[in-house]
Amino acid sequence: MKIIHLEEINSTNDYVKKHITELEDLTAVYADRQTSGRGRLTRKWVDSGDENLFLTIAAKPDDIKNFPAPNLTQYLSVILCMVLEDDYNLSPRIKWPNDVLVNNKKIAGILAEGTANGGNIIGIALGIGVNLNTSADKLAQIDKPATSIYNETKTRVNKEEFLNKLLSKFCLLYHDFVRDGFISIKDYYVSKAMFLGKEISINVLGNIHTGTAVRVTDAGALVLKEDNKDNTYYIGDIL
Ligand code: BT5
Repeated sequence: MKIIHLEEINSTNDYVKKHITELEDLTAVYADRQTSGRGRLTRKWVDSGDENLFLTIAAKPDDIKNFPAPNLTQYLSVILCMVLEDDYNLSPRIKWPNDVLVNNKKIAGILAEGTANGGNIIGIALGIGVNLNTSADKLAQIDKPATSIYNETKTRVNKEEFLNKLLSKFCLLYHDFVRDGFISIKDYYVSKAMFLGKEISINVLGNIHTGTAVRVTDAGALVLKEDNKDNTYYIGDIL
């Protein structure tokens, strides 16, 4: 995997989108400082210091029509959980579709954005911010419960070492994911899901739906039992 290291950028996702035509498939771009990090919709991603990871992977699959793009963020959430569990001895959980939590606090955020040229998708910017070394006082400034690896383990994390572990694991399982889609990660994803069997509310494009989360489908969608009827959701946020 080719790696580009930037000192400062507005957003690594924006950098990848801007340079998508010249970037090779699976180029990883990370920055020490991100001045306008974005979340979904109009939300922001807080930069709480250069010892944290702001990374975007450029995905330019040959066969974009058959590429499991809708599940790419779930794939990355699984890869991150594997690294947190295997290499940092944490117990991460996934909140559908792709939030990764440790002790019920958000440790990372993932954002995928397609870039099109004349209506044809030419690549995907797959971004992730991971709180590696954020201190407790900086975490407290984030508007929702948040944590970092350091906050959980009291051990400093070497950013480049973490990046290498994440990218190696990403590459290791990527071929199977591209071939088989969500099904290739489903068992692991379900084993980490913290919402199944619970009464939850989800926000789907501004509409709130409440019910019991009964299962995740082979396509990574969430099935909610609402008034005894199973409804399947492909997008949304658990509140
Ligand atoms: C996300 O959005 O969680 C996706 C964040 C993606 C960030 C990466 S960093 C590299 C790349 N370049 C970018 O510009 N973006 C990507 P969302 O689900 O909308 O959650 C955003 C919410 O998470 C915010 O409204 C806060 O409540 C919370 N938040 C913001 N910064 C945080 C942080 N550092 N740690 C934990 N929670 C945070």
